[in-house]
Amino acid sequence: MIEVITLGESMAAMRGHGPMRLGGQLSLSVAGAESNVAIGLSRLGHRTAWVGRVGADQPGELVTRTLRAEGVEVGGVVIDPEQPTGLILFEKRISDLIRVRYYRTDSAGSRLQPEDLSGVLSGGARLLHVTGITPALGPGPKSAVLAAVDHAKAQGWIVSLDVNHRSLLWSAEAAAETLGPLARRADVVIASPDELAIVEPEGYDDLARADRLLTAGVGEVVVKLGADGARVHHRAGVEQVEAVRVPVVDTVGAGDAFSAGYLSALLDGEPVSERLRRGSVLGAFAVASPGDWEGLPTREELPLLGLEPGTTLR
Ligand code: KDG
Repeated sequence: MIEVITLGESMAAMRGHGPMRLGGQLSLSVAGAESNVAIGLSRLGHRTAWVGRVGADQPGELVTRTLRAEGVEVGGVVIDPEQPTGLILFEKRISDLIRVRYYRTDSAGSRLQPEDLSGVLSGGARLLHVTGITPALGPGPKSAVLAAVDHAKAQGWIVSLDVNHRSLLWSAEAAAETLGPLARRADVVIASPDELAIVEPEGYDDLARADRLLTAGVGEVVVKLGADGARVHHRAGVEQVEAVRVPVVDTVGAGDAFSAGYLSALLDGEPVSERLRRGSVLGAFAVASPGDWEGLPTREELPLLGLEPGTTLR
């Protein structure tokens, strides 16, 4: 049985190695916050389905083929005959500064409808994972997220929301209007401090904002602190973990990796401290390798970051 269902837009991703206007080589892969989480969970052995729309084109094939190869269930993916698969460009402007450009207006992914989800949702799951990116794509994707959350709540599944505010897609005010009420319906809310202030503007610091969400019924408020680690506010208190120190190659996708690790440990019935630890281990794997998801570990590889730097395994 499928454990996790997630939905959203995945795009063809092109990554350059310097300022894009100078030309040069690009590498082609797949990006999308929700499919990144799906791949992370699948590599850790959780049966995961991703639903979205892709175009009837080669980038669409790339998305579905990649996810299928990663063991993610894509039987519910809708091929849109009219609109193209979206595109994202990652420009490595300098070593630690990446510029993102989207080519996704009117993409197939932005045409997602609630009806697209019915087959996958009716198959059952334990957890629904959504992000704040999908509702920003248009009225169809927004309704799809709301319908999926309604269904998950009615079935008693765990609902996790990664706020993932994308300022290229909508303003913080517009995001707050949709994501504030959505966050209150989630069991697990994952956010950076800035994103926490979007879903809960009342409150003078993270602690006060998290407390308000817990009072509203959220079970765990997970605050991602980047290089400073992560913190969870839950009914029994506050717990924090340091980031795992690794050489930083590419920070894009680190938040999704963290979410995958956190949710994996939650699904395994591990306590909050282990959820945080696995989240930070996956985050470290993501930043230490190029690409959004390519470097994520299998379950057997989880202990590798504990080895001495420079170790060769023979
Ligand atoms: O979290 C990484 C994502 O930002 C990336 O994969 C692209 O989903 C994406 C988005 O909408 O920015």
